[in-house]
Amino acid sequence: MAASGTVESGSFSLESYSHDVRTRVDRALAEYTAFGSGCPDHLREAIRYSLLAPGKRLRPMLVLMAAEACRGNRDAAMPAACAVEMIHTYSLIHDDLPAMDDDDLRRGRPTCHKAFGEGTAILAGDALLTLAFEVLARDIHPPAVAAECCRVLAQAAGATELVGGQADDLNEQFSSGQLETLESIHRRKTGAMFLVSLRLGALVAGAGAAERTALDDYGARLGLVFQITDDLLDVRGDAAAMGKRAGKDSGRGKLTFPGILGVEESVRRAERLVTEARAALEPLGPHAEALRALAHYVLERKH
Ligand code: GRG
Repeated sequence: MAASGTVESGSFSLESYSHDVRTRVDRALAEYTAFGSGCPDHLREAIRYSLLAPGKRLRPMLVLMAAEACRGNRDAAMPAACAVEMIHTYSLIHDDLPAMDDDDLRRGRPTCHKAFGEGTAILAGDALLTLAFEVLARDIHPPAVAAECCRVLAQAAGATELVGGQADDLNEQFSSGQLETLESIHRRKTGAMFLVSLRLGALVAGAGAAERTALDDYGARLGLVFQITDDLLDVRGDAAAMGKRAGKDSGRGKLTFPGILGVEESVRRAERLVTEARAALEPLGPHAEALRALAHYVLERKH
């Protein structure tokens, strides 16, 4: 990644690109959550504890990479990158609560409710969810694009997508459902946030129909690859590397890809999806180099 922000095919390093992006995203997230004196200290601390914890920042990266792939300006897309990370973090905080997945470790540290109490954790999630839309409405330009960003993100985070997928997951967790059920849950619970990240980047960049279709085709596959590798890591990963409890999904009889397909077939399926995802980026040419590299990383990731 050259300093100017242009992707140079052949010499591209995802490691330095992602380090650079993470630094910028973390700085922007810290600024967005400084808050005025109206925000109680305890709440501010809980929000920043979870949001600024060492996450992979995959979704912000997708926003920025999509904007670049559509020849847009990375800085103009930064508020959208922060907004998706806020929604993602809210969903993790709420997912970790005793009434949901009941976890005590996240991003390598005690979960928000363990550190701050359940009430504050719920409110920290609520505050992040609403802050995401404030940031989009105020900092994405022009206003018509900001409004469209709010609409697509609200839809992806709402009752038919993220929240709906989570609701089905809660109900399905002890039954032995089929592959279609599993894919449907993950398309909404995990995939929707991947897809909307790419769509936000495309929107800010003013992408055309062919570029948007290419990103959608890529994103749908990447979301599934991410989930399959998440399930595989759950089966064979170690908690220290992952920063969360390993073996919890398989151990609780939850639907997982290796549980239904077996480990080897899950790996083959993930590899096939990555090949398809990378092929879907063809129309975007060398500007999509970062997205191509990210697909490979998602397949090979260790946490
Ligand atoms: C509570 C509305 C609501 C939704 C929760 C995101 C989610 C839905 C549940 C999280 C449970 C889970 C482990 C899902 C598997 C995929 C996933 C979203 C993993 C966490 O994402 P990473 O690995 O996390 O990108 P980091 O910490 O790196 O950002």
